Amino acid sequence: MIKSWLRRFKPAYSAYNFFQKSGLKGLNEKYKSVGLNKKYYQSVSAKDFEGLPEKKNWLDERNSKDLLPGDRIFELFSEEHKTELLNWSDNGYSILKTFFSEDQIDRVNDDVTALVENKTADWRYGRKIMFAHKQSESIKDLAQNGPLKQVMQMLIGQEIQLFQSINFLEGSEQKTHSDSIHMSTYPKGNLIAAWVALEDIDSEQGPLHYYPGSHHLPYIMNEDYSHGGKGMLLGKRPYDFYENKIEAIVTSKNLKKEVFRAKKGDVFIWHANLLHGGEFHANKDLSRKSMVFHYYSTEAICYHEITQRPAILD
Ligand SMILES: O=C(O)CCC(=O)C(=O)O
Repeated sequence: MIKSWLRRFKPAYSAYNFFQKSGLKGLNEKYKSVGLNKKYYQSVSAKDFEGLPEKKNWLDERNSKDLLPGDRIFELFSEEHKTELLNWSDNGYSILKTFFSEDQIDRVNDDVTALVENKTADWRYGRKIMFAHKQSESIKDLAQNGPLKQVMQMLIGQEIQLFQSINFLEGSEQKTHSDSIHMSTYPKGNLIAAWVALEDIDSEQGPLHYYPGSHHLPYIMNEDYSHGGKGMLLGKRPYDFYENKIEAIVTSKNLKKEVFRAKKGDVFIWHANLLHGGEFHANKDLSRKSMVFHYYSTEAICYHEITQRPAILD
């Protein structure tokens, strides 16, 4: 009881954050540069940035079809991948088939199996193995050292830094959401994510779903739904209310859902505001091995709208 109340009490987070100075380094300066009188440990939400200019990333400002041709990184891709990347601004995602080789993915799967077997996997929220890139060279390598990060940097038009990796052995079954409610930025749109198929994933295995073009919709932040928080206290179950809000938007706008039936090594990259989630994992005899990388741009102010906390970065 006290524990769940404390989890909602914003000053408790501030006290914790006070001792996280290195993970929040540079935040005071970032606040100052946009004219906010705020300290690195304090609670923060989209409301704090109301009225400040929202600078858009290059492929939000203008279309990838016009801007990408001629780009050094873009020109390295196959014609099939180029077509996907050209549609980034319109769709809010790109599907890069067989982006990673069989060998690269096998190394990741071996590492994840070892983490699970030797009980060092950082399981959280039921189904998620968090931050495996800190324990596995092969995962770190895919996320940070190769072409994936380069293509993500090209799409967002800025330097990025890995915030987290998540590994799944089964479907997330996560309801439709935009990552910007969890990993929020000022200016908006400074998060980018990649989903990697670690095996073939078909409709019975809880595949990823998404709504093409939904990144063009307004970002839904705490003030846009009844989150139930007041003053020093966060709401009791704000995320349930958020999910209901998104469901209502999907219905009222008659958005068309697509399901990603992936092959091992395929990569799905998505925009900070693309609506997506995980389908029901109907056949539990089959696994759904996948991996997600979330990156923040290094220049942006990064925080978590739902819990109104600054993001602690490595
Ligand atoms: O893998 C999935 O089913 C969903 C993952 C997701 O929504 C996310 O990581 O943001």
